[in-house]
Amino acid sequence: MGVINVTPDSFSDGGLYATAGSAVARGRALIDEGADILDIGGESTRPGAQPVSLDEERRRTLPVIEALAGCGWPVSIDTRKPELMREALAAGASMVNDIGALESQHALEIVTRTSAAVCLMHKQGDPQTMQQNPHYDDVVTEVQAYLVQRMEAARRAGIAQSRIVIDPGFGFGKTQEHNIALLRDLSALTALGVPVLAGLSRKAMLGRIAGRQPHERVHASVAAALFAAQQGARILRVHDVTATCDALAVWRALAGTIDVSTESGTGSGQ
Ligand code: HH2
Repeated sequence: MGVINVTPDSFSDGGLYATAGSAVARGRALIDEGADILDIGGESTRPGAQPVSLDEERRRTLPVIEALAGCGWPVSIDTRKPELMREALAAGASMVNDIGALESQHALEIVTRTSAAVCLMHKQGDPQTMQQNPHYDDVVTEVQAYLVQRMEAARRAGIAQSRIVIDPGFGFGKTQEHNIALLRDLSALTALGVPVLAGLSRKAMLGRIAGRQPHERVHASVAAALFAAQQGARILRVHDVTATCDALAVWRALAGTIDVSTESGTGSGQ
């Protein structure tokens, strides 16, 4: 899943794709790089981020969704706002990526009325304050229990399990220890029988390990993405699609999950 942040203030690429034209071009480039899904967001949810109005989020995202919806690849709307979910799905999006796990009023019914896929993500608190004092007695058990409860709510509302993806929400109300525990124990989520999405790309938890600024965390992000894939993550939400795809291709070939004799590539050099 390639990330397109149509925002001025996203933590790693804010302002780079803030116009519709640049965001659409970015989307096309990410497809060329190998993305299977495009995730379009108009509100930064980094720690401390200021909320964005519905009008502004709509203005940022809808033209981009309309332009990319016909590209042949699934387009996802990354939003917490039910009204924007509805409008984005009407404009051609086929997935809702909600860091609020469809808890907002009417969000469940809006998604239920469509055939869209949905990503239910765990977070503790809200972006403005979530990193102030995150606390869990047992982070893995609590995140797992929350996602089970949200999956059940979605199913009760009429969303088939085959439409559901879950996500532990790395960096959303979690300390470094919480994030690492969740990544090491990702099998607690993959065991729930729906695809797990991992959003680790360029995040502070990697900066704390590798000691780099967000845009310099490509290598750290690729390492984390591979680890997540090895733990069973099925969707990797990333900014650096080429780097991630190359690493995944090599890992799959080495792990024997693809037939290397049929692979194409230049293979030049020793
Ligand atoms: N992380 C971000 C945004 N949306 N959605 C899911 N499902 N999982 C995530 O981990 C996730 C997400 C934050 O990353 P980014 O969009 O690059 O930054 P910002 O929120 O500053 O725009």
